[in-house]
Amino acid sequence: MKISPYYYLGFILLCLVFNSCSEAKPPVWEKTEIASATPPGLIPLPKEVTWGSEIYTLPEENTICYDGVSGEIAQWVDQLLESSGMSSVISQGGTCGNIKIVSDPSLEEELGKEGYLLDIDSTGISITGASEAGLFYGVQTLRQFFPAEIEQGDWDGKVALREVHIKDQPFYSWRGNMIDVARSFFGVEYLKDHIDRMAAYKLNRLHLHLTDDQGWRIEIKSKPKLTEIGGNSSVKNGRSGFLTQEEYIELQEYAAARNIIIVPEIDMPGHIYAALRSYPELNCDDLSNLTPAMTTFPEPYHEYRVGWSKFCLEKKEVVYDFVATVIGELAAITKGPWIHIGGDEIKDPLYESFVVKADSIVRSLGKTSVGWEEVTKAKVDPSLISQQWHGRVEPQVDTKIIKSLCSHFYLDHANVPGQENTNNWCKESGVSIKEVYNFKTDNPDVIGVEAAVWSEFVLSDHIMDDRYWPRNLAVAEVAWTPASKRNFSDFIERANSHSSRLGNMGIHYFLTPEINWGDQEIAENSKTVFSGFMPDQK
Ligand code: TNX
Repeated sequence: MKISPYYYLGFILLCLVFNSCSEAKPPVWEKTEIASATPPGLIPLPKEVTWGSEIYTLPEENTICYDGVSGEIAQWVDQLLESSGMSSVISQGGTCGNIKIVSDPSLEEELGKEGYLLDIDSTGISITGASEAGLFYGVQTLRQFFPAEIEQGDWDGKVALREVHIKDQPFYSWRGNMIDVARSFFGVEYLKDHIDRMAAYKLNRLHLHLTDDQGWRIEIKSKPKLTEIGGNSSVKNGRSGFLTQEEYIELQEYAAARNIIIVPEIDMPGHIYAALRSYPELNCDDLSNLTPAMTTFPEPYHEYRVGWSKFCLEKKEVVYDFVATVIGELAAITKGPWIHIGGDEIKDPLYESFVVKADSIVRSLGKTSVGWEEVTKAKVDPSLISQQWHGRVEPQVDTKIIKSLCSHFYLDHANVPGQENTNNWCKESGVSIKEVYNFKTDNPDVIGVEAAVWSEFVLSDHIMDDRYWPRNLAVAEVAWTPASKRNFSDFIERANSHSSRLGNMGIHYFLTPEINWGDQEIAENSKTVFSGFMPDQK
């Protein structure tokens, strides 16, 4: 509907005369406009939010201006507007339009690299950040002001935004998810969808558990049998396959554009049967490293038992040569600074010396190791990051810590007691969204949290969605918002308003009883406003 400009002029004059603008709304709102101008429930909760009472309605044609390093960010905003049925012109510097993207490096001192300011008022929108990461998160917050239908490009109404001032910054630098692609394979397409969803909620580390007894999922060109043989198997009824190096590189670029770093894991010296089948010389000659033998060597392994396979650690030269080759190739194609060396669930008199060696190989390649907490039984370098999953190991060395405690973050456990096809060894009743949300720690060495989904029973994309969502909303808030500012019932209120967004993003979430899902339908395709989007490099 078109309204004459004189109408608005009159309205503004009336406001001025009666000084009553703060409560005023234009008298002829379209239903959809009003709906979208209520303050959105933001997840994760920003550090400081000050709501105003004005409404800013985006015009059909917009001008986005940017300065400094923010050219790519202007393109994300452009994409957001385009998916909402609006157009925009991007201009560098010069006269500014209704949308301003400002990079201000001096803000880093106050808000860090990932912090940002988002302002919406009657003149338009401005996002300020010290770096691209912060500006990117400003865009993700802005996205939550838009109707959920834009995710599918199904919006032809206006977009009206509530006046706000937001100053935001994450509590933890490590805001992670782990996907076990080894037991059952998840390929580039699903991983990209997952990356899109993580980015929407400001999660920034995707740890890929690439190898285990049931399968090997990353191409190593100088050890081709790892994928020829090891890539061909999976857990019972799971998917096999592997990422080529090209796919792995592409995935990292896709993730990096969304401020997400991929953390690749080669699980060693245990959980290694897929490699042992591919290169039998890594076994002891009597196969005593496979105890108790869970399958007839070299048949593949499809079952669920853990802790029965390991390298023949006495064969130092063969094993270390293999490790150096694999980690060397992996490090060369890994963009991020971390390589995860696994290290869980295995006993061997040579375990500690193996871990020290594996860590030193990683460091010699200019990377930093992450390991499951057992690795801190060894005197590893203090630069290693320990990923705690039960918190019972007494470390030999003080290191930084990622909390992945199974009682709060193992999302392969049930959403509600008795959910089918879930693990329950850590908590019989499962891990509810409330248990995820209520995690807190005072340990100053903790750099963040990471939720994990092991895929023994996660055999399809829809099941992976069901395990991650909506609990990943709680993970995101635990990772971003300090415990002192978190409140479960307030979170659930906000999560209610995200149900339609999750549905529009095509996420096959679990119908958590705590959340009011309404009659929300799940979109058939998993595309979102930013699916597949890559800004041109500026
Ligand atoms: C333990 S926790 C494992 C995985 C299993 C998972 C099942 C950890 C470091 N290892 O190998 O898949 O339990 O919940």
